[in-house]
Amino acid sequence: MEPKTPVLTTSKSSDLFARAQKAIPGGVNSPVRAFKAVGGQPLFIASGKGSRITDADGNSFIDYVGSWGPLILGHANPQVLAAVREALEKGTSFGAPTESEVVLAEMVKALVPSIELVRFVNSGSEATMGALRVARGYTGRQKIIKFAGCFHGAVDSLLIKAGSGATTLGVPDSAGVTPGVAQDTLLAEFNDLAGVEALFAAHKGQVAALIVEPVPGNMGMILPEEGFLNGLRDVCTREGAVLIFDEVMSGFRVALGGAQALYSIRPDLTTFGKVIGGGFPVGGYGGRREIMEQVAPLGPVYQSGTLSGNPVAMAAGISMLKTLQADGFYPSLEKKSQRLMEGLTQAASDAAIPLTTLFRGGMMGVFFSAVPVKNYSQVQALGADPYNRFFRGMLEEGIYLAPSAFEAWFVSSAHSYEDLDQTVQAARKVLKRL
Ligand code: HOZ
Repeated sequence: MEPKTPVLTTSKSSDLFARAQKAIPGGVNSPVRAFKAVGGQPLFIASGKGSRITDADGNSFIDYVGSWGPLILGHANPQVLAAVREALEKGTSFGAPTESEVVLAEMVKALVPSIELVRFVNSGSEATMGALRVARGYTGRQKIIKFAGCFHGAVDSLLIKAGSGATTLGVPDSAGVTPGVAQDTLLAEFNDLAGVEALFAAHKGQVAALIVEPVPGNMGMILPEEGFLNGLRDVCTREGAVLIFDEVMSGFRVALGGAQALYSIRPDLTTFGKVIGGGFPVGGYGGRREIMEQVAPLGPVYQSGTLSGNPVAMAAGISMLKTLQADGFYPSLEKKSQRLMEGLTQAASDAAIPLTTLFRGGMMGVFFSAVPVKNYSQVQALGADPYNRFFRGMLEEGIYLAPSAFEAWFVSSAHSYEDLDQTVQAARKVLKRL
């Protein structure tokens, strides 16, 4: 007989969730965390170390969320913590420039060749908002093209067929976005270059920017087909539109220089998220000098923030980016992704469950599909089950996966091969019961 699955004790998390719901909408500060899609209640995390997190009830999990990507060195990395402690002692915020901003900006420029100037902000959402504004200011045009299922933060004009939590909770077109704003957002399907060409043709001379996650991670993880990103580069150049790579997820995850390094494409602008702040609240947008010179105080496009370039967050980012440059870091990270995805594929095949997996660097995608998935329509057709049942089973086995079928998974350098093999063993059990 199959051994009985242990049931997690979650009384402290339940109590915290009850309290949270009285003070915070839905009890969470970001919707996908609510576990609404996967069922059950969110676990409240008390601590994290290396590859593991521990919840308020003392349950320990191998974590594949990694704060949604930035914790590429694992939780509470000693070097990052030391840098943060040193910065904290010197004061936490000045609303004035500090040397650390310059150092991090120089590092980003050196690692991502398309970046000639970069502006730091506090989140990926702020970064995409800033990038779109400067693209519109630079071109004097209004319309933008985005892809169904790509998620670029909780920005009005981008919450249209948005992936991530918006798809998870069934609100890809958020209430509160005015028709006036929505009409300037044109939608294309990922990997459909002909569709993009048709939009440009139908809106000749009106498209300010095309924004894309070059390796989407917010409808699960999807890979660009051969020639797709190059095609986007060409059409944007031809039509005079700004090509924006949203590398909030893929930046420093799929490769040191991001997806643009992996696929050798030079976007005009790039947005970054918390990975450049070592997991702290940092975002950034940057790119061609001529475009970024439109940003105030150099140019007429306004954008500002007291906590932008915060010295504590900058210190964390500098420390992390230094570590990522160690020889062999990315090959070793990708080997771990490969071990996990190959193990999972084999386990699914042994259980006669259709599963497609993929990975680049430390970012992974898992679909309960017999064929590779290439766009949002396919993702939607697959739906959220059996992922949700798989998620719940894995949680009971001590594995913390993204609480949504529409997210990528992340491995860190702190994950050991024992962690990965334990995860595959857990998956074998769960897949058999699905
Ligand atoms: N939308 C984020 C993942 N793609 C999740 C944000 C969060 O809940 O922390």
